[in-house]
Amino acid sequence: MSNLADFRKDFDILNSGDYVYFDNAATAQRPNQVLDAVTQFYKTANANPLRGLYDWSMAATDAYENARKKVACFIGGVRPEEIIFTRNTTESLNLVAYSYGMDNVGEGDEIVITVMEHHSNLLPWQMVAKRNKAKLIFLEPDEEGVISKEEYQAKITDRTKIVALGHVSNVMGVTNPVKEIAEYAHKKGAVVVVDGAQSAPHMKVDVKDLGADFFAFSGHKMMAPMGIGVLYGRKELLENMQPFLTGGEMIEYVTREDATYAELPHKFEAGTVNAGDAVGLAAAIDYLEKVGFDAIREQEEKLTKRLLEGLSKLPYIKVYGSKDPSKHCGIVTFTMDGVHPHDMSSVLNDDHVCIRAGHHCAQPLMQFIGAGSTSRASVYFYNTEEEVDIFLEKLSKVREVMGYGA
Ligand code: C6P
Repeated sequence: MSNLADFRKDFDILNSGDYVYFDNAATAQRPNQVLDAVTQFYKTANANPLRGLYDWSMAATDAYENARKKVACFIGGVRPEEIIFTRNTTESLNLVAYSYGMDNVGEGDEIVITVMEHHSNLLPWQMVAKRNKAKLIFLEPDEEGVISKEEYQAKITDRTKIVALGHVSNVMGVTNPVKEIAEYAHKKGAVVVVDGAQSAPHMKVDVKDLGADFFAFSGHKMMAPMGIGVLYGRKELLENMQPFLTGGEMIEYVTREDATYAELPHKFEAGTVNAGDAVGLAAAIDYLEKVGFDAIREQEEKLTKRLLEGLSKLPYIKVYGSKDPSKHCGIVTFTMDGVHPHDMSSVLNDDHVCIRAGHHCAQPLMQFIGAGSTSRASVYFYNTEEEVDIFLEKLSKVREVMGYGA
């Protein structure tokens, strides 16, 4: 197993004070290798990519297209032209909804999603359903966040045109049985869209093995800069879709009245592309592969186990999701009797502990579990058992600070 303490040294922000950063599901921290790769790009190869016929522009183009090849390998060896760079998961999912959904879902058709979806994988489908008079159907999980076979087999039918679901829930931490669901959805003739925002940073993803027709994720949750995201789409589908954004560099030929479009992937990448951050994403992938997903999983499970054990000793805490630490993907969501999550987060912040509090952009799930908002601690491989202990110790003081007595 890799020595995780050595990797932690690469994160200046984590080593610069006494902060415990447990909001990794919102965004990860970046190691120096990623920051250096971005700086190096701007210092040595900065010019507008895909346009200039001079050395710097061609170097920028190479760096950008090499990043695309790296991403294509990272998610299971797909074709580079099946990788579209976007700003984030949100933009990737909107691209699918607008460029595929609007043209392929009609009146009376059904779009199946889960009640656990992040708003980014809900609102775009609400738009499609409203505009095209289609129906949204919601898969509901059990107490531990698990969607049963009976549930998805009852709701995915011949009317289903799209099944859109998160690979890992950003609230429950549960990993959905995407492969099984995709197999069933394909038999019914539906297209499968997977929101991989919370899975790509934590587990080896093979989009073809999963059966994803589209797979979206964000660089910033896996140590790349903010502002670079990915959409994988099956070539046959992408080729038949209209562009999402139009303008520079996504064209083949333009007249006053009309235009033909560039080949994949550029048809979907209008305007000056984010080459600097694509280079950062490639460096983040190199880094992730150096750490190794086995080591990442092992550490996340170890920390989650300690977290769950510690929380179970506090009688006023309710934890959501599975009791099994291996089923959390590093995410632990909980509430504290009598203390609003925002107050808890503020009190913890006074002790330099960073967690997320609120609805986590998953309000239908909050309604489903009967909580207006929750607190969420989310760990990554660079977090330590000592940090879990500090978090638990500070958390156990919160009710006292809020006036409940010792
Ligand atoms: N979840 C969280 O704290 P963007 O913002 O586009 O990079 O990612 C959106 C998104 C989509 N799907 C899932 C499952 C997500 O978790 C997120 C982002 C963050 O949980 C910010 S709300």
